[in-house]
Amino acid sequence: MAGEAQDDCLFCRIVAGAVPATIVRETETTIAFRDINPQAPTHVLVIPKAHYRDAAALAAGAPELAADVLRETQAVAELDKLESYRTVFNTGTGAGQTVWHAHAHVLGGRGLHWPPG
Ligand code: IU
Repeated sequence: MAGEAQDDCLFCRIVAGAVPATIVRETETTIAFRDINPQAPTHVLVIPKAHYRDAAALAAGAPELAADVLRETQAVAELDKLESYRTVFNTGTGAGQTVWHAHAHVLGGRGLHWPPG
């Protein structure tokens, strides 16, 4: 069911503390941790603690939680003192999504080109 922790979901396991991660912020509803394969000096993932398979499911099923995630991307930027940064939600295989638990990438600390690849 939407929102319920999934045993086979890596990010649910990070939320549960079963898989280690470098957590930089935590709220009642979200956590933010450094990506294990950073693509920029700052590369943090912000996730809802509840399980939604992607950003579309999150926005449709729990819009207030989607707002929490977005608010936390700004908090991460402030934490790492980023003046400019990019917030990315890859949604679907064709867009590069590889982990099926909604997450926002916060990228910054270097110049970012547009359009992205
Ligand atoms: P994507 O948008 O689903 O492709 O992003 C998944 C991200 O999760 C990707 O940047 C991975 O490097 C990152 N990640 C991680 O931080 N820790 C992990 O154990 C695994 C993936 I697997």
